[in-house]
Amino acid sequence: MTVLEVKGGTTADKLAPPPVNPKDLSKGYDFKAPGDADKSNPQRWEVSSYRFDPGFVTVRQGDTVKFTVFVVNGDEHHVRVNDPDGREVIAETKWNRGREYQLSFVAKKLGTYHLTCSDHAPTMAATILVLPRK
Ligand SMILES: [Cu+2]
Repeated sequence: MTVLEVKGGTTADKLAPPPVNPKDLSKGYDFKAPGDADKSNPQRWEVSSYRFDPGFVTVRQGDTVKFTVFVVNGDEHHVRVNDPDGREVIAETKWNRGREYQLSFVAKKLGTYHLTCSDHAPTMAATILVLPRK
């Protein structure tokens, strides 16, 4: 699994910046206005968002879920895993860019576990669907 930042940008002469600051729409969105995105090009503006890749994983009940996660983008992320009842199975921990982290828990309950970053939710989230063993 990887922590990625998807990024897009253009210049104000090609497309006007968004009328609403994307940061006001979601914590998962970022926006650099003309003048802030690139000091050498005052027309340039950029948007970005963080995500886990993949964002959806299916396992069987009772499986030990192990993730190795490499943080490609973002200096800091505060991540945790919650079970289908919202209880924390992995307590919040800080992840930094350029480091690899291991996560492991047993999927005891049926339903969806959520791996989320409190800094960049709801876009930086992964769903772990737990199906019956058979
Ligand atoms: Cu994050």
